[in-house]
Amino acid sequence: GTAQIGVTGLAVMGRNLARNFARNGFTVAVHNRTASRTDALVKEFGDEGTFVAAHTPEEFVAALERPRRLMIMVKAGDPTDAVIQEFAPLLEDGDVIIDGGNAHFEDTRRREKELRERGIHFVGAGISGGEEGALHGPSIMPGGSAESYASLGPMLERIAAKAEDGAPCVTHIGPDGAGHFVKMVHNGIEYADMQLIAEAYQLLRDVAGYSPARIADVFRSWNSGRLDSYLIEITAEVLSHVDAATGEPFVDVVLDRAEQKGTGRWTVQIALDLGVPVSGIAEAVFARSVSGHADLREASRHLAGPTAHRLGEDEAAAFSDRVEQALYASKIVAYTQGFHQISAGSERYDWDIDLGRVASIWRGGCIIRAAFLDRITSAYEARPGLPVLLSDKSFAEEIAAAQDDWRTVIATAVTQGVPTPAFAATLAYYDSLRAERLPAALTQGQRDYFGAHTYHRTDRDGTFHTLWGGEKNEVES
Ligand code: NBP
Repeated sequence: GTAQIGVTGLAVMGRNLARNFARNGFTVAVHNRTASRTDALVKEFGDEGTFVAAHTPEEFVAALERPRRLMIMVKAGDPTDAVIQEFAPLLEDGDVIIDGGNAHFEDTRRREKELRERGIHFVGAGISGGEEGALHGPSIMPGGSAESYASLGPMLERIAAKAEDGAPCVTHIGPDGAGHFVKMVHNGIEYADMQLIAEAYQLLRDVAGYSPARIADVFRSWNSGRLDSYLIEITAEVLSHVDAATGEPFVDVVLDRAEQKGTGRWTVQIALDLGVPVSGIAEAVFARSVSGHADLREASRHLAGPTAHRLGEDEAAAFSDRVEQALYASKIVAYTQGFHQISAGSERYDWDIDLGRVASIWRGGCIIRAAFLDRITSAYEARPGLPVLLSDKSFAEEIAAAQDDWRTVIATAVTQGVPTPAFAATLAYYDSLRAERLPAALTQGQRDYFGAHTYHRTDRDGTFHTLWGGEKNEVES
């Protein structure tokens, strides 16, 4: 075979990745269960590079140079297993299967182990950037063996997005499921970023009394500062869009029920398993869930709320500046939580993930790409063992400067009855970490009272229990 890479699964993502490889000078074997898609790709885009159309798994495998590199871009879940079962028997020692779908990292760990035992490298690669990213340069998060990255990495570096300094947005994340784990947390952070932006929008709408077009201008101005990011940029685009059919702001004619595909939910489920508090991300997932409960919302419309107080023009402008501070502070906390989860996953599964590198490959191609990520890289470079991102000196200083506005904005939201679950949860997390003492001591006392669950003391070592039913004497257990 002559093809340096093969792509099987030619729906939007697979087709665009295959074209991206071909446009970068690689010979690409293409295959799809339904052969008409394969022929359509070659017919439509054949002049973009060198494609080898394969109509059977055997033809596909024969088209690849050795060691073979075969990328699977089919629907995540059972279809991925079916395709692996179909191709693995045709492969030989040292060949590499890459799964670029949105697999759950536990599935990736299982598949990697099974294939490793058969002498085949399995690379679970998180790919972010949607169909545009797949074509013009995604952010790629490959897991798997270091050996497989040595053969595959240079090709991925060619097709990946390039950050502003020219660095490709791909790095070897770590063994087995590390890549898909990091992609999962990326999506969790994406949910939080989007929810925080949505809450900022709602406050500008309800408290400042701004129109969607005016709020679009506010986001545009924020986009030229420290919040500069893809999500802020597209927020301005969406808010300034006017519905052609009605002449109303687009955002006012869209049904307010947010949908999800599941990676945000996975982030929170896994965070619970790992014992990592990702409250900002969790609130973002729950906010989508609340929005989807049309029945509950319908039944609750009559419930009492506070009297709304619209701000005057000058007050509104000042408030808008405060919302920017709140958004930035909450964003730092959401990223702090996401990076804590990556660090906890890395420890649990022995992945040795470089957190600064992760931030640096998110600078281009992916949905959460932002100028801000450079700062996270610098924070981890300055102190690789940084226990919590917001304790980095420069982030801590920015939060210190933002915190009065942050608190005022959330207090205003509460008094005006505007729901801001992600703003509030991230501030509560910040205050919890800062606290000299937490009421967890009382919780421990209650647990010891009703369940003899024991407690530790601040003044000496050991495990203690108080005999609550009698003289309340303390015993060491
Ligand atoms: P889809 O997720 O819609 O999957 C469609 C592809 O899967 C088609 O090529 C289809 O073949 C193939 N397929 C299915 Br379904 N069952 C199969 C089976 N049993 N055997 C062989 N092939 C099978 O495609 P997509 O939206 O391009 O996404 C591909 C992957 O990339 C997914 O895992 C997705 O989660 C991930 N992803 C998507 C995005 C995005 O923005 N869409 C972004 C990042 C990652 P057929 O043509 O014969 O039906």
